[in-house]
Amino acid sequence: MHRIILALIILLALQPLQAQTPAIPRLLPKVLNVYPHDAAAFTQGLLWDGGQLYESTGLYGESTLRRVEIATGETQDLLSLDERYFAEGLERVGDRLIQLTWKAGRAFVYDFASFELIDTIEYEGEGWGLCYDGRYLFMSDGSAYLSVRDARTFDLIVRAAVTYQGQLLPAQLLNELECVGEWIYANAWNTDFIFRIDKFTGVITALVDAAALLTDAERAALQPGSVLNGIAYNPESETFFITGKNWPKMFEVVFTEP
Ligand SMILES: [Ca+2]
Repeated sequence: MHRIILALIILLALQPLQAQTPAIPRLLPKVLNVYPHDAAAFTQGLLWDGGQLYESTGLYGESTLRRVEIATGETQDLLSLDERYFAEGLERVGDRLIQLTWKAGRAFVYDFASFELIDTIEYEGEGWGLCYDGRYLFMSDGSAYLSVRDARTFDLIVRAAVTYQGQLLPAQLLNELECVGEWIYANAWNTDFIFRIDKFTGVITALVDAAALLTDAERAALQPGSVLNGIAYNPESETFFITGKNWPKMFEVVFTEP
């Protein structure tokens, strides 16, 4: 009798916990358009603005900032970084572009129109992805945490954990970011997944499985390390642009339930 009551108490206690951890929906990208992408671009940051894509590409000696025509994939404006820097995430704040670097602890601030360097920012730790929700900057750094930063001063406000079904993520997953309303979309490094994260709680609320974007033949032709990375949102069409490091294609998609 005791044991039955005990089991009932445990069941009742677990019920609210189970209710709090529903199955995480798996979404698929529905491809609307396919555009060319520079297969020499080791994509580390991507954003859409005013009908054009802005791209930050990495690697030492090859890092760039680019303005790219979507339809042709052609680079219209290009700035090469000093070979000491490995460029990472990219975001626009007002009339400025902010470009992170991987391990140099330094971000570059450019005039949005001219790409003229107007400031540098020092920060602690690594720089991976960056997005701006109109109020705050969100930054990934190779950990399971996102840093929330003041968009004007870049000062760290809070560093918050990202969780998947109550568990902290492994390190080195959260990569390129995109702020869309209440969500932050994050490429999961070295995987074909994109996390949809609740920006207020750090909880992953959906998993986008982008494995089918490239054919097996296209995938086989890529160099090692050429993984999904690069996600940009166009609020006018409510579509996403998605690519990868050295991918030959840029996909315009919406995320749908299978
Ligand atoms: Ca982005």
